[in-house]
Amino acid sequence: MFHALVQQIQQASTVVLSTHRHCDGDGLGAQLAVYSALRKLGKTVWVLNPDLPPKKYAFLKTKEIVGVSGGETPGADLALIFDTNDRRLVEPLFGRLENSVKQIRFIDHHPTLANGPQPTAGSVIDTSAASTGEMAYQLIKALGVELDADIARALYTALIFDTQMFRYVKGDPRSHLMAAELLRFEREPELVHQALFATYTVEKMNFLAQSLASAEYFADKRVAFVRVRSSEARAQGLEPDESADIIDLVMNIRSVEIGALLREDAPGEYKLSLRSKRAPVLALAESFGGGGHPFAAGAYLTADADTVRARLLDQMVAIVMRGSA
Ligand SMILES: [Mn+2]
Repeated sequence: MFHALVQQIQQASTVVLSTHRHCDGDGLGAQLAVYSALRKLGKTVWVLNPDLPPKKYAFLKTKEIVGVSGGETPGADLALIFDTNDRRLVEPLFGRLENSVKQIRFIDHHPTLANGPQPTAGSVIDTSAASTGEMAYQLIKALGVELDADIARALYTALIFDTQMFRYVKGDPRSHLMAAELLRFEREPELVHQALFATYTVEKMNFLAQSLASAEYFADKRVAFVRVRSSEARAQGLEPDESADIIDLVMNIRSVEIGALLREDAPGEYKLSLRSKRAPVLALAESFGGGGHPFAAGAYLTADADTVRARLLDQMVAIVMRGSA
């Protein structure tokens, strides 16, 4: 799978590594693992992201390693972009890389979009991977680089984050097998678990509680809808990505099959997050101009919230009704 890419990496002397905006533990872990691996091969490597990583990832030395795209991007032989194949989620950095880097490749486990930008030629997309970290692990093996404590911690973070502690492994043992090998080098896995999941403040817990109390349920509580405002989350000290926990909490309700979180970032500007247990919601996310995984997808949209809510509820109720018909 990585044969052509390994050759390109071997020939490159300078490499830029990036991931999607509002990065998560998977994209960040994958890029930091490959950063360490490429440095071991003697490459000059820049980690350059569209925005700053959330503070909770400081245990991965993000402050020392991750740069944020300003005006100029370094010239390089190759850019690898992890955990997305949608260039829109890497802008405006992506456009700058097109001007300064000879080749750009995506390494990702999301399906390519039915109606949207396609990945660059030569990109590696594997939708059977439970995390992009799993693909980074395979790439590092294919490059012949030995694992070490830094690589293992970054890969373990990616794996644990995207599988949510092995809840979502796509019915495949690969995540567990990979973890078993990583744990020969990662001697404090519980530190990683806590850094990823035990990060709440009292203020954040209270914000989540308020938001959950305002959730609406439809179609025999099979459909859930929650609306939050970024400004209110920020006032409680949350970073933008942290309100996404609400949708995962709602999906812990047994009766809920489809959930939507509509986060207002600015008047008329929204981030939509969709989750589903049975019927795919990727097409629904794409109909709002977004993308993602079959059962966890989202979109950034500019719209009137009440219109979006009505359209969403119609579609979500239709999806669960179709499933039970
Ligand atoms: Mn991922």
